[in-house]
Amino acid sequence: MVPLAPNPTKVMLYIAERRELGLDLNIEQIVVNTVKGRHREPEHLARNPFGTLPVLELDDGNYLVESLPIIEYLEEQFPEGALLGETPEARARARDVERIVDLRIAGPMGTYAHATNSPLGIPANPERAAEMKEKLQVPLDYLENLLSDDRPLLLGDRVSIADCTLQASLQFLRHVEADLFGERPLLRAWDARYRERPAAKGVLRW
Ligand SMILES: N[C@@H](CCC(=O)N[C@@H](CS)C(=O)NCC(=O)O)C(=O)O
Repeated sequence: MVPLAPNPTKVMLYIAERRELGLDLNIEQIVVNTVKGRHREPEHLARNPFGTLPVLELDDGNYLVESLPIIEYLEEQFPEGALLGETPEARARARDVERIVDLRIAGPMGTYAHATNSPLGIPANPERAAEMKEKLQVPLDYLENLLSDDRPLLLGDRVSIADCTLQASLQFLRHVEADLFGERPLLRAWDARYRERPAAKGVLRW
């Protein structure tokens, strides 16, 4: 795990949300500081040859190295009170929105952050940043539209993995002092509301 990086943060938010719902997953968290390059050291590469975070060590000593399968594994291992929902439709919908957020929003937001004010020291690239901003408009409109029926969270009343994924990316943007929401009051209200949640308060630092 690492406190700022979006993919570890989304798993940490998920774990915190499950705790708020009464399930303490009791997972020991080990910080691997990507800003200091610790993820490229042999100790971490032994866990994950791709050098990315997060990583979950299973009881059999194997590792999961992708954030969404880590969350889905925890959902299946501890199904009572799982976030994904009760019916195949609810679960599919939650996965659908999460994928839209991760692939169409979190990806471009991360690239934008690194192209403007990278915490990893990547040189600024205004052209790339403008390209990412443009790419974000349709998916951000999609979320704004989703929230137009007054639902408090992205999938309705119940917190979802999509909420965790979006908020993890927004923390990264806040850290680099960027704001890409534009004129989208419902998304801004969702952001303020989500950050008031006890899980968010316990995990988010920016
Ligand atoms: N698809 C992977 C992506 C993981 C990823 O790229 N993590 C970032 C932190 S948010 C990372 O480790 N970056 C360091 C690097 O790629 O060198 C997941 O969802 O877990």
